[in-house]
Amino acid sequence: MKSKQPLFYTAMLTGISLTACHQEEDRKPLNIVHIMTDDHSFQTISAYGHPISQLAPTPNIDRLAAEGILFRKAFVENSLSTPSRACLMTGLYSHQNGQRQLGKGIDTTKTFISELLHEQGYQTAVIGKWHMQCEPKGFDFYHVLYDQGDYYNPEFKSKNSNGKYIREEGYATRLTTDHAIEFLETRDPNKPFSLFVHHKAPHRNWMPEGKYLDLYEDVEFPYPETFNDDYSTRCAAARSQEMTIADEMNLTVDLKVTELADNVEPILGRLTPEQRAAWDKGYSEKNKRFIAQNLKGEELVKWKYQRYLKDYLRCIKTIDDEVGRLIDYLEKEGLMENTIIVYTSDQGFYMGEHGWFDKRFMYEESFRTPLIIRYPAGDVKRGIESTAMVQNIDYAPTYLDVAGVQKPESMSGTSLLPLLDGKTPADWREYLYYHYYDYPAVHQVRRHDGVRDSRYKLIHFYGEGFGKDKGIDIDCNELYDLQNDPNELNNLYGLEGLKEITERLQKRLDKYRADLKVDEF
Ligand code: SGN
Ligand code: CA
Repeated sequence: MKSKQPLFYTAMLTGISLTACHQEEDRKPLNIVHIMTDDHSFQTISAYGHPISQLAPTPNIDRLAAEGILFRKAFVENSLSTPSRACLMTGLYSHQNGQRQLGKGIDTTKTFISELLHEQGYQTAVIGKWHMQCEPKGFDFYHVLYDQGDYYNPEFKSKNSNGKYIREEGYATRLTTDHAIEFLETRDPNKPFSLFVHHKAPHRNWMPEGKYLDLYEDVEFPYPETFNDDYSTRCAAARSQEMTIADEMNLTVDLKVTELADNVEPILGRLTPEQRAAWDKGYSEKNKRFIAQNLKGEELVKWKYQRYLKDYLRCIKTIDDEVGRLIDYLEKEGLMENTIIVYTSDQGFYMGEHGWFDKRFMYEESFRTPLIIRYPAGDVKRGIESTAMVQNIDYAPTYLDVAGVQKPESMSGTSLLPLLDGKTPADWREYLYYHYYDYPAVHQVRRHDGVRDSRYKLIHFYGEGFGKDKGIDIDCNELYDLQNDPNELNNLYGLEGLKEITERLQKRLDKYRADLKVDEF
């Protein structure tokens, strides 16, 4: 592995340059803390300014933005958990790292960023959701959840548990922070560290912590402009998906009207009697009122949306608290000025836009992901924003750059360090490539790939139909002008006057497919 100069924190502190420092003083490369939640939408982080988040602020996450840089155009390559985690670990696109779908694929011969950092003398740790079908590789310390993980009293596996998952009493978001701090407490303070803190929350089925069950109860959250999207200009994929709040979000498991469930055991069976008492206190009266109203049609969908948002945002509240707790710890230990802190999610999420929850599509809400980086900057201006297009394949090269390691030729992503002063270098990428493969699968989102530039997006849906889509094979394009139609309601593909733009994007898409050796589209 070729070495460069690591990013020493004194170099950052001078505020002169964000590049390597060559002085031979008693310095270590910056520590790395990568906090990644599961399905956290940028719409629900108040630093992003979306109307929903203004009613449910996230002061601790916002602090990272106020002291760092917020990326307005951060994206994933394949909007799904496991593929996204594989992009993070390898700096490679899904077809290159093998993890195209949720439940299978990771090519374990690929080098993980944790292995490279470990080689550089970093102590490496991953806590919380791992969710890949391989052991955590390259980590000195791990404490990971079983599969998707449970909100209440989840099972964790660690290096010391001999491959066994052991139940721990408590709430997943709090326990994950506890174990992150446990790693920090027991590390060798003479070495740099990289800590990946991967929360389970706010993944479906959005089970809040007992103390927040009443939070936002009296708030009426605004409906997105596209709540009643009729998908009229789109390909069949937007109509045949199974992720609408109206039809696929259920009242029992998803929305906790357990009074309507035949068996509450699968929903609440994990809770201790104390947790269960708090739960019942939180939901019983509300549920009774809801049942008595006997809502139907549009009124019922609206009620579902409100309950969904409240539970989701209650989960976010605990996350925000725990981000605060971790920052407080780093501050108390004097680590804030030699640690780069990244806050992101494994992808975005629909908060009712297009009538949906979940993710998967290349439309903005799920293609985008929140990304905030707090870095020790000395006099360099903080609280800034970047509109450069960045992607989750960029994390691994960024962390190598922090450690002073030249990224391997084979890595597809690009280091984000040159963006941290808020300026976009002239040769920064102008296009992004996206590819979603997980079909047939839950939510039935058809396979698609596409390109986006700073203004336009071209999507190609393809492939044989399965299940209720049997016989509906598709090969269909969508084109959006994000400047004039940020909600992506008007598919312009094939309309007059757009030949030049369409051809330019198509050429770029073909080039990606050829250069990256994409084998299906
Ligand atoms: C589960 C969820 C789905 C979700 C996938 C992937 N259903 O299957 O709604 O799309 O995980 O999520 S659930 O009823 O089991 O919650 S991901 O974040 O891991 O990609
Ligand atoms: Ca996810």
